[in-house]
Amino acid sequence: MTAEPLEIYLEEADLERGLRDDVRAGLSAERKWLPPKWFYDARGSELFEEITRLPEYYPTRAERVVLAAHAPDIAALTGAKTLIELGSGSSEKTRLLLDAFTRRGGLGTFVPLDVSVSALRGSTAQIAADYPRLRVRGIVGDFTRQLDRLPTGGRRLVVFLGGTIGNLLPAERAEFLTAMRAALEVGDWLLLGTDLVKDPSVIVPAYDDAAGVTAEFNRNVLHVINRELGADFDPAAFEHVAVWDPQHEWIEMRLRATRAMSVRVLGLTVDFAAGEELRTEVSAKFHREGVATELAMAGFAAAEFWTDPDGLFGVTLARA
Ligand code: AVJ
Repeated sequence: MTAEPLEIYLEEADLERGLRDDVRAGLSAERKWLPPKWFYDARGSELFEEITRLPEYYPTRAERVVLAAHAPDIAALTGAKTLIELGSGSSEKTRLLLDAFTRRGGLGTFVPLDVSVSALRGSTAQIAADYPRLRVRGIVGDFTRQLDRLPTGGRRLVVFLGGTIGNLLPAERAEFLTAMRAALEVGDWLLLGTDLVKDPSVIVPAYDDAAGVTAEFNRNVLHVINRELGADFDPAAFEHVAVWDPQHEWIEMRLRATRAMSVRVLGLTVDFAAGEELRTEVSAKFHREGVATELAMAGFAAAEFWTDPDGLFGVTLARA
């Protein structure tokens, strides 16, 4: 089957309004910040794919090992008719699940949801071509906002991979998981990928690679704001910073101004002192029990937990 036309729940105009609101709020705050979702224009999505292939960036490889080992279990335990993927990106690892479901039979529909139209166009076309019996319905949307629009009917498995849930702050995670549970029914399932807490000497290089790809990815958000909002950031004047926060157990990415400067955006003048930092991403790391507890607080019951042999990355299968 060819992929169905993308269902667009997040129009160009909504996206732009969201970006404007975030830029206005984040850049006028006492401690400047921007949410990580604005990294992912076509260039940012490409840079992220490049990150997943870096020697230092272990999460993608570790999660792939888990999925390769347990995809048949996931297909058998859930018996899902519909597979919904939140923040699907290229859906590259999801193919391991689609292969297992194809062997087992019974899966009818694949629904990838992502903010990136370019990533979705590529993934839906390729998956539709490679899985000819699957109905492929791509949804352009924000996984924190479009949960009430998920397709209904038939047993569903929602997958949220890559550790992307770590981009949410604890209170946002609780709200997200609760909304997710409300969107599901008893009998549906959630498969959640979480990067695990480990020695910072392993985590930090994954977010500060020798080739500088993550630095480029980080600065890409400034290119996005320049292009979409006509701002005049000089991305080259910001250096990439990755710091492990042992108290919150998350890594933060920041952009540090290498000199004092003023940036014009949305009619605002945003002043940066030399050395001032702008927080662009939080990527939380988890413990097995913490994941189970957060899921339980939201009304899910963790049924299985798997890791790769090195214990780097965890995948939890939970019942709604
Ligand atoms: C896509 C959110 C899972 O947090 O590891 C990679 C994004 N940022 N390198 C992550 C990211 C810097 C990634 N997630």
